[in-house]
Amino acid sequence: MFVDTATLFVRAGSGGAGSAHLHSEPFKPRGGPDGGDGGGGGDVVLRVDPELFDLAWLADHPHQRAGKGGAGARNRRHGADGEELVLAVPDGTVVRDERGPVADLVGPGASVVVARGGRGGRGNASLATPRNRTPRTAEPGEPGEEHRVELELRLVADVGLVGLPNAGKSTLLAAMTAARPKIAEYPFTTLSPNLGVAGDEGRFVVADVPGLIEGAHEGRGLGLTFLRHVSRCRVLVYVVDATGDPAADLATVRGEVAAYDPELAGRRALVVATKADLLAGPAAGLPAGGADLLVSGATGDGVEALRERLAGEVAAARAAAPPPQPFVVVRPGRDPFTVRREGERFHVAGRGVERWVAEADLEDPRQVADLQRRLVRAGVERRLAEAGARRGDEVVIGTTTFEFIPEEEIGDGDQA
Ligand SMILES: Nc1nc2c(ncn2[C@@H]2O[C@H](COP(=O)(O)OP(=O)(O)OP(=O)(O)O)[C@@H](O)[C@H]2O)c(=O)[nH]1
Ligand SMILES: [Mg+2]
Repeated sequence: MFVDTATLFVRAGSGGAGSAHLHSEPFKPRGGPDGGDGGGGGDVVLRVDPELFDLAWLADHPHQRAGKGGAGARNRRHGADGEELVLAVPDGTVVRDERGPVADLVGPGASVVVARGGRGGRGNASLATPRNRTPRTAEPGEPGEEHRVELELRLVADVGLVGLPNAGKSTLLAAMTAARPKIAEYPFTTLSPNLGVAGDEGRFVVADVPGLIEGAHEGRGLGLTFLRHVSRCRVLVYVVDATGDPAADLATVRGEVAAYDPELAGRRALVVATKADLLAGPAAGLPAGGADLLVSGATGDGVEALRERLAGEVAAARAAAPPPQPFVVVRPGRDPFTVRREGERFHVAGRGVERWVAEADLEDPRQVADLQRRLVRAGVERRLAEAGARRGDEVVIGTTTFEFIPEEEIGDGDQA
């Protein structure tokens, strides 16, 4: 079964714990802290593998996690970094998570990190400061990110064949390319998209999707969901059966495409009437019902002309717009600190801010002023104000409690 959507629950590795080891040797006085840092947790990465054509494997294996970082150890030994987990996705996979779009992975090797590993905790050797030369504790590792990731495949093809069921789309794909899709005399033979490569020079990729019927936009037949696989196509080919009522069929199909996406309805397009071999004598060779070309997928009549015409259209469309590029939404790193209100008190937690406070000598007014400037620059003051902190409220950072005095008032305070 062709699967073109999947939901994943990804979890990156957590960072390893720092070590709180104190150096010791037999018959020697106890030495200083020598606990090493924990290793970083592994990321979860999605990467395009051109050999892959759908999301079936991932849909069946939705829970994916990367490796944990190893713990730090005595002698300042660093923990091992957790193993990165690389998941293969087909070309054209669109990635979203709870926060919105994440990436559009087009082209072999395009990749994105969907969950970042946690940083390793610092060991007591790294935590030693002039104020605390022998810390007896170390940091735990940071947890890895966890996300719910929605994947949606949008095939990357240059030309998309759309038409009513049984119009002859798959037959045309088989005539133009080496693809061998299933062909049969009943409607809805094609249940999932097929891709083929046409032409030697000026190669282009053709996608054949399941047929549309009137009311597809209301979910009739197989509905419109397969149209997303032609949404990237530079050129659409409306395929109509020349032996039926090509003008009426064309109107139906165009109407459904427009209901799906007006932009797609305005895409560069050709109308091709097929099954020309079935037309009685004189009509053969004449475009039927407003078609640009009359061909026969069965005998191959007109197929070479169609291929040349399409090569030209694709080349023109490529010249007008650059090929699709992968995009990856760059998100800022995780918030360096959090602000939490507890009654009249505000707690600021975060590795960086806690370290600045721990390392500053609060007896030294210059260092206090420096610390304050750093906190303001990092946005701590603004976030406290947003959280409702007012002058005089207590703010706890690490093990130290401060009084909240917004910066504009500090100058006055100094002079007073
Ligand atoms: N004589 C003749 N028969 C054709 C031609 N093209 C398609 N057919 C026949 O029409 C029927 C439908 O062809 P398909 O290519 O499966 O049509 P389709 O548009 O892919 O149909 P769905 O996948 O069901 O949407 C088959 O029996 C084909 O053999 C043609 O040019 N000439
Ligand atoms: Mg078909």
